[in-house]
Amino acid sequence: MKIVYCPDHRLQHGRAELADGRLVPVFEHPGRLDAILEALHRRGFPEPVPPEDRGLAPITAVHEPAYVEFLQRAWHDWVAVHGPDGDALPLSWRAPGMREDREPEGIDGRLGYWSFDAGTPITAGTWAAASAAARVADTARMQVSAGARVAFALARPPGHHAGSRFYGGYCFLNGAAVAAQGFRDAGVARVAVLDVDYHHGNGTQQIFAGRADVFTVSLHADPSFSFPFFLGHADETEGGTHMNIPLPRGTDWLSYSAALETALARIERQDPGALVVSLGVDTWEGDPICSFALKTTDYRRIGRRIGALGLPTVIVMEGGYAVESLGANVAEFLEGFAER
Ligand code: FKS
Ligand code: ZN
Repeated sequence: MKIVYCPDHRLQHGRAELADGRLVPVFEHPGRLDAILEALHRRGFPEPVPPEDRGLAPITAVHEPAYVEFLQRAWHDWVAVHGPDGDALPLSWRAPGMREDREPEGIDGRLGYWSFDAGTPITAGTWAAASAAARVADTARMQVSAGARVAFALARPPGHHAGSRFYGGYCFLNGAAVAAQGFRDAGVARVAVLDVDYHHGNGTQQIFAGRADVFTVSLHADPSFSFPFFLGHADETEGGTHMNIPLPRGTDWLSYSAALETALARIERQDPGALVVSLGVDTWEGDPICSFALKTTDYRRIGRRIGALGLPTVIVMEGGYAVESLGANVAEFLEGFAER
């Protein structure tokens, strides 16, 4: 198993996020990857390799250039108006009847124009960290294209909520989408993306909506009660190119495994040449911001079941906020995947 990692993830460290009406320390922080890295090292996984830099092309293959330019400049523009002492956060968005054809000029308007939530701070290091995460996913994909059975993109900030032209949900650039499109551009006719993060992968769904060459599936907490709230229902099939499996609070292995079988059967029917997994372990029973009931040992079963598809696979790190068991949960998944 190849593991790709870049320490530049540390450059994304927001000061605070709004949670339950209070400003609290961010859940999505550098310590998450420290914990995973340490657990993988302790369990004898191979040492990670750094990403290659192939410029902006892998990113603009799935994100609009104007959005990428916004991300590159946002902190600079924010500091010019508000100074460097807080994070850049939006406070206003369009409502129905308001205009989407005019990008505002000021940074406060532009933050709202390109985002969909107030929980995703832009900091001095956001572009450096998010673009490094995209390179990690791209390099993991290149390792698999070059013949590796599986590569793990150990990266943050995460990506599956980021769309072709929006950020939110701690995500700026969609690494899973970069990897999937990379497989396509390397000649794989049909690619599947399987998203097992607790939250719906709305960015991935949007980026590949209607595209028969990249089939996307997401298993997640029902948006009727969970973030991102406005996408992720079962009736969103995008013309037969997408599948959502929303699940109730308290979902445990019994119901989760049944949903996973449904997703895997659908993927097998599509007969893809490569697989991208958006791996979130915020489905764990003790996660501080989620409400499923999977146990650490369940991740080995999930990994084993996905590995049994036998497909060339890129695994991209997404969510998971119980830092004390993140490493064990990820390691169990990866060990299960590698079993044969
Ligand atoms: C809590 C505000 C709501 C949004 C949850 C974002 C979840 C992110 C994730 C990812 F994989 F992208 F990291 N927070 N204060 O876990 O789906
Ligand atoms: Zn999540």
